[in-house]
Amino acid sequence: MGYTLWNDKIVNDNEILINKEDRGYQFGDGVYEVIKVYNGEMFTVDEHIDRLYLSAEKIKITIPMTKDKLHKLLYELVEIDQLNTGHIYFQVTRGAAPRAHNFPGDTVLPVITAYTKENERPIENFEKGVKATFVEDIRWLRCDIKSLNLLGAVLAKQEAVEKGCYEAILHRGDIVTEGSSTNVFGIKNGVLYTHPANNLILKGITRSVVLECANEIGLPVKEEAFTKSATLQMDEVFVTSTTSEVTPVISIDGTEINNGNVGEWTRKLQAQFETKIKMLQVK
Ligand code: DCS
Repeated sequence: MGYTLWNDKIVNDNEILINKEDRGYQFGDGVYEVIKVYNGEMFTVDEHIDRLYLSAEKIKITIPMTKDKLHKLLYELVEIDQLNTGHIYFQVTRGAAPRAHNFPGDTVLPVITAYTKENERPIENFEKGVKATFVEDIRWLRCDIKSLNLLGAVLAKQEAVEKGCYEAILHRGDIVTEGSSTNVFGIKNGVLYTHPANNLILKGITRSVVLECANEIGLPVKEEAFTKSATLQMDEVFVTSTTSEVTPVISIDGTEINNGNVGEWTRKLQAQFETKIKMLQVK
């Protein structure tokens, strides 16, 4: 909203110059994060920063800035943009160099870009739930890395939107992995199921918060993969992400979950999640 964190400085949007040979632009060679901001406060910021550095490390990018410095700059960005409720998008690419697939030399510095966007929480989705559709998971085998390469996710989400759905629930063969930009959960007979955090899914920060919420409200958790048909027979299904929080899924490819209603456990998890957002304000 007017300003961008560009490398180690906050500049006016019109001062940024993106190099045509930036490897993010040409190869999707970089990593990113999205952080939610509630009433001017960043939610789970340390977890997001830690995951960014971890994703970068996994693709051998050394971010030329300490975590503390990045935290401070993101905080300043939220202040200068006067962001109330919305999110910060930030990415780090391997830098700009003459186009060649292999890494450039050490003198090429990674490029950091971050900016904010004001947007309302999708409250109606939380209350009424959304529709989803199954889409084959054709992504690569390192979904644990929050990489800028999002073609598999882009194609899946587009297919969902064209079918009038909010999210694509991805599956490899019969096994449900995650959503195109969310983690997927199911509740059956009072147990919460979600895919284990391995190379086939992104270990969502919201996923971790929701698992913590489940513990707090006495809902047992099993980090176990489940099938497409098991998903359709779940008592409750929901997806989570930084921007989607806890979004109930009330139908998948036309099959209603819980008769098309938001389930009781989902409501309890949403309420518990809300208490964590409120805690930000009383810090
Ligand atoms: N799985 C995938 C494939 C994602 O892209 C995301 C987040 C998640 C799970 C959920 O992770 P968080 O709980 O940490 O957000 N996608 C981000 C995105 O691209 N926009 O918003 C969030």
